[in-house]
Amino acid sequence: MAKRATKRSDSTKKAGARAGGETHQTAAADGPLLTTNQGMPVSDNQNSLRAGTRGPTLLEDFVLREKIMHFDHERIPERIVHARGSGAHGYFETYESLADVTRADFLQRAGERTRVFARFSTVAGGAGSGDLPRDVRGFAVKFYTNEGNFDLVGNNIPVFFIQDAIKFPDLIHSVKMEPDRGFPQAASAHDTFWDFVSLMPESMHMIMWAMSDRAIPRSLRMIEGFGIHTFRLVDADGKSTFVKFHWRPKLGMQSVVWDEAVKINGADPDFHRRDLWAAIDRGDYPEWELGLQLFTEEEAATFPFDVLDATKLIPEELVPLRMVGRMVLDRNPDNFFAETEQVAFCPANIVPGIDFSDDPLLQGRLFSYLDTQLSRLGSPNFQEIPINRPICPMQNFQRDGHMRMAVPQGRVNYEPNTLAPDGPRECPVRGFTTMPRPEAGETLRVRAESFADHYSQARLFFRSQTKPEQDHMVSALVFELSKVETPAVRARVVAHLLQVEATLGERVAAGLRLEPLPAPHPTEVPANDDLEPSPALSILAKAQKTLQGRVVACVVTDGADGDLVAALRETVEANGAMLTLIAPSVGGVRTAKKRLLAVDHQLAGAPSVLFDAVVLAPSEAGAAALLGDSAAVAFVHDAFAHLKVIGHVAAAAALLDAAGVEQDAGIVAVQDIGDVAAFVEAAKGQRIWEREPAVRPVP
Ligand code: HDE
Repeated sequence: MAKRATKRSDSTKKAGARAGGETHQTAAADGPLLTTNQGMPVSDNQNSLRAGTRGPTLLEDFVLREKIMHFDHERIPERIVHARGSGAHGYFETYESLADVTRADFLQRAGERTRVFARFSTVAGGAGSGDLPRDVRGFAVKFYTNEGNFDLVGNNIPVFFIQDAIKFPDLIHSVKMEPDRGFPQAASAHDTFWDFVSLMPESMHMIMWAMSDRAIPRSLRMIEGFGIHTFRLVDADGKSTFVKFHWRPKLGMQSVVWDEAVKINGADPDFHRRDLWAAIDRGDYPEWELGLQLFTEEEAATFPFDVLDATKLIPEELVPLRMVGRMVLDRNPDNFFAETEQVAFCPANIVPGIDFSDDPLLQGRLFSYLDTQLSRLGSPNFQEIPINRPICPMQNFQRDGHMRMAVPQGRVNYEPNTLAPDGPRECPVRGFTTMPRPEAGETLRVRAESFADHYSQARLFFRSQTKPEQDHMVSALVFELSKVETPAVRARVVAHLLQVEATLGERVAAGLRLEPLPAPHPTEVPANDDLEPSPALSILAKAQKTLQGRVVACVVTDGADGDLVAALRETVEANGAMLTLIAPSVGGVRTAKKRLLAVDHQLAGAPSVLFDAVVLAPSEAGAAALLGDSAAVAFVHDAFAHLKVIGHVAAAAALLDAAGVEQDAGIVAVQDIGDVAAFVEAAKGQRIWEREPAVRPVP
């Protein structure tokens, strides 16, 4: 018997060596052992247990069964909205004490740092969808304060589609894939979304934002964030001040153009996720300032809109921002699933000194997020997962349940008690108290009259945009409605647009060839015509002239001028940007001086949509070869069509011609090192907007 067993184990070893080959990596004498989940050392991670070398696998193989069972259950339900997201750790640092408006402990002392975890997301697509659909971006921040976790669960747009939480399931059903066919994925350009929207005039303001360039950001590091709802800050004396939260990116805001977004989704569906990860990885930490709009209840009563209506914003000209601190994201997650996927945000997570308002959208959210964690994370103990755990003591008499991690001590699991005199107790002084507010009135299902103006702020937004931005909104609406197959839906949306702004409705109708023009949608509250534009609502009006955090691509071939490339790198990096080299082959090129120059990408896999500005620096022979490569011609053509600054050596002239490039302020000759500065200066302007009418017609 013993003899037979020995023989079999020998033959298994031999067969394994043959089948597993180099995959058999065994532990060093004192090296870490691979184990089962029970901690038992594993002898062979390549072969399951079978009867004979070619026989059936045995049910007895508990190592195999444990491994496969765990794998089978690796996925948890994705978020019903905001499924696609990217997260990072960091800190929030106060500029000053906010004791004048709030007792929140983490806002009392200037210079105090509080740990945070932020997650950015798209809304409509599944977890595996591309990063650049036209969509709202989630901007959620968990502050791990000494008095519990405070979650600021916002978006990159300061208003929302609906006024009442009861419409949220309808809104989301309409925008997600249509239920019979399972498409389109991550796109609002389809019938059900626009059908719903056309019947919800309250969504018109948000529609303006969603059709603007805010919905196609260049980078998650370049988006603003907003808490949207009116919240309250409460000071030590119980005095309440209304507040709106704003995040402002240090790199400034920047967006891509729509054709670029479409192509980025194909070329690199992880464009935003990769960009955020890479920036943090190289120590170029993204940063935002936190600004507060603070106002009293009396002031709110004088505004021409209701501050409890989430489809309205407060123009900064009316209530300026007080900048109170900054958030720096300085560490990538160690594990995407454990942190970014399992993080559970909840607008109800507030701390003493912060309180809610009666915004009916916010009130609904206070229920939804806690509830959704039960189905997503599967247990009422999800707050014990490391990424969700408060850093301050968490102690109460809640007990047991699925996947309980904590091991409570002692016999007392109730309160009041006398048996554990040192146990946790409530505290009316240090504990959270809800701001006492008088509430009276009949119980009704109604919408307040003060919520009835659906068009004024939509008009304000449109009028506050620069010419290129207005053009993009028109094009976006024409694009989306052209994908809508039901003509009546198109016409109904245009009827609303005519209420927002006659020229907007007329231009979109022209783009759709919608004849005759529908009558403006009837409304009891027409848009206010006496509106001062708010430049703060435009991206371009407050664009920064900078290359900071951006990427310049340089196309090189064998025989390229290595000194020019080196000078370009130096100047680009001195401006806080990165230089990426692209060549016909990823193995690099030999420069004119026959030096091997390492490159980052193969040309066919690195279209210009992935970069902010480009330089064409091939040799004469290299340029001639590129003329026969459609990827090279498309690279240049797209850079031009996407309004990018293009630097080029003389040898690239024929390539520019083949790509249809016309001379303008963004086409910069970079003949020698002395020209590099002029190229970088032009690239700091990010895009050549004057070029757009020549490359993209708009109605
Ligand atoms: Fe959310 N939302 N939401 N939402 N939301 C969720 O919670 C919900 C709304 C926002 O990175 C869900 O954990 C309702 C506004 C972000 O994990 C869910 C209503 C704003 C995230 C939910 C809204 C947001 C979510 C899905 C209407 C901007 C992602 C998974 C009353 C202020 C957070 C989850 C993350 C996620 C419900 C409207 C922002 C289902 C009912 C307005 C950034 O609970």
